[in-house]
Amino acid sequence: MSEKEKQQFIDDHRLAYEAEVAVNWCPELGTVLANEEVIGGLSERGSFPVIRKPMRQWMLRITKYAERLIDDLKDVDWPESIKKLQADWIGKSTGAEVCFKLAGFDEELWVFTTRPDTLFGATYMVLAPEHRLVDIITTAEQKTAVKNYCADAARKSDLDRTDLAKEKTGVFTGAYAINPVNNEKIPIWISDYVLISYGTGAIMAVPAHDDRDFAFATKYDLPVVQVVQRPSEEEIGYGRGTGDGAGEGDGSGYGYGSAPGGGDMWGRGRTDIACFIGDGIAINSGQFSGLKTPVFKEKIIARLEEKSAGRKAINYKLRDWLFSRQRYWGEPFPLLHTADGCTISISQEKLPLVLPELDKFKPTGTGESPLAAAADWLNVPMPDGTIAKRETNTMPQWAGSCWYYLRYIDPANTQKGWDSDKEKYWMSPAGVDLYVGGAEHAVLHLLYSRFWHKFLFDLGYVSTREPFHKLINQGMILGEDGQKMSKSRGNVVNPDKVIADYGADSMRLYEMFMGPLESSKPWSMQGVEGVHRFLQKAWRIVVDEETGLVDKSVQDVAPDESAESEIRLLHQTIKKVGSDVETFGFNTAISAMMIFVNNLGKQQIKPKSVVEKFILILSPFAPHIAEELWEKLGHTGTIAYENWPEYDAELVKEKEIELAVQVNGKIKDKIIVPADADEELIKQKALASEKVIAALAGKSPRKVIVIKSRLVNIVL
Ligand code: ANZ
Repeated sequence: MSEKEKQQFIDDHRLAYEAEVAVNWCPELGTVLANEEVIGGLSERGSFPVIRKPMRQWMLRITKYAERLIDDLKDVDWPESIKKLQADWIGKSTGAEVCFKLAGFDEELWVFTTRPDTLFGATYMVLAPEHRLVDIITTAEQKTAVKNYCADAARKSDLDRTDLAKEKTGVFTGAYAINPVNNEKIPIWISDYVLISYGTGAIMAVPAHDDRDFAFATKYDLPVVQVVQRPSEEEIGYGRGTGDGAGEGDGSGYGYGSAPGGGDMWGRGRTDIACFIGDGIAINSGQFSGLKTPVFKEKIIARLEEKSAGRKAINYKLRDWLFSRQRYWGEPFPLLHTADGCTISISQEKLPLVLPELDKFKPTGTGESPLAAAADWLNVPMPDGTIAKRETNTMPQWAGSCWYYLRYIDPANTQKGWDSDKEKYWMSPAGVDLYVGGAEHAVLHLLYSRFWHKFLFDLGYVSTREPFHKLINQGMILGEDGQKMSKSRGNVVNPDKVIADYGADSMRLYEMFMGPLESSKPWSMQGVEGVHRFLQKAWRIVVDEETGLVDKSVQDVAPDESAESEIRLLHQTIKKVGSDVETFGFNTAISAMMIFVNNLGKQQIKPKSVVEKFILILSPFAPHIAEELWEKLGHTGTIAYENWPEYDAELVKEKEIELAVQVNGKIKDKIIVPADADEELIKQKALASEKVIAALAGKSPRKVIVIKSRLVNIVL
């Protein structure tokens, strides 16, 4: 893409724009927040209340990428749960826009619906309070009620408005719409459960098949007409409804006053009835009666299209991304607001724009950024003698994390963000090979960075469609009390203290040993002691504590016959640790090394070659101690550059056997042990099995019975 084409692409897309929008304002943080940063009405950071307030802000048009952000999820190797969270957040809805004529007005009322097959059951319409037609259609008698209602709604957040559990409220406008399928006149209401920001900001209400509409119709005594019947087994087979369980009327009537009976979702009395929201067989729908939901949808959309009364439509829950904050800390926007009201970007040579030094950098709380007070920085003299003002909002913290991985590829480049050859080298074939991060980023960082990356891909700055190929979510490390660590709970573990007491290797090894990487698990100081003892044992195998020299038992001899089981265990351990590292099974790799060390410790003579191979596999787990031991053993270079040892596949395979491990007589796992393993080793291996540990649930076994070459039974 040429520079000109790039500029054209940027101009066409207009991905950044300023808008006066109802924002999430957090008084405590003194800044606005993106939708993704508001969880249950509270700020994601700090859990402070967030209110709605209109403000001029910078927005990024992430919605332009909604389709690709959903579609390309199929190409990444991410946990399914994260993909689902993200797909749900983007929230693709396929349905139709349907046009209703208004009685007595030359106006059209368009609605978005995912269920055009329920058109015959639409018994009233609802406009969002902010809908442009509200002022036009409201009758004189209804004016005051409508005005008051709209003023109230303006004060509520979208979350409050759409909360299913909240009591629905609304007012009648006095006006009517004409249902295009049966020319019925139906009343138009206003309610805040309809959002102006979604679809067309108006709905056709089908109380028999939508929970919110049902609650509303119940409250205001509006008609309920069942038009979809839950299919019985046979009906699924034959595709035609029998019509029983239908509401009163023939599809054009209103079934006023009584809930349709029949299906098992029905008939619990008007106040607490749940309506049938699933797919089924059409009833009371004129010539369409008897059709299955998906078929009906297609047919009715085609019919509406013929009559120019509707069309297929797709909507996304995803909203544009509010991209400005009123904080000092954040990348400043490289923009100037000129005296004549234009917004221009500062020239290339003036980049990067840096923040001015300020004494007062705390949020002002007024909605204005602290940068607005930095007069020297703020006012920029222009060549024509006028003064332009810098944009004073800053970018949110997500801006940096949207592209840092690209900068890491070429961090010292002063000419551009990154060199494209380096980008190709590091990012091929499908993006960052492995990304380890918390699940809390599902609809924040992991969504935002995908959006930026796709834009950069479109402009040819990156060579892959996706930024992160494989994603693993590490579990959370909890406090010793099993609760999330927090200062207020006083259960925070300070790693500096652990490192001071036990060393960095113990800290590191313990974190890997705690359990599967993906699961959350509580901290245990006893566990730290345990791995610390293991490292001490490993140390003492090599080093004579008294002299500080290599222990006499470590000898430069070829492993002889008598040490065969030892050699086998070494090869098994190399194999196990190697394959566990590949699958992120660090905890089981460490268990294998513990078994190995226990065994080696008992040997009178420890061949140096065996000891060295062990130190090599230990080194990525406990690098400091491994370097020391490597040096003690006479090496001058760092162990970090040594190759991973190879294992002898034959030796590993031939001499291994599989044993079933039972807990209280029930098989819990199978373990592989050397064919001639002694009872002690078998017991150790059995007790080190993750599944067995889980089955024991912290209890210590009463007895461990080993039946040679068959099974191990652990008795509680
Ligand atoms: C009629 C209908 C009948 C609906 C039925 C549902 C069930 P999703 O899946 O979330 O996209 N809707 C449309 N625009 C709305 C708005 N601005 N505010 C609140 N609700 C809105 O939901 C789409 C459905 O949500 C639409 O389909 C519409 O109700 C409602 F048996 O139309 B439906």
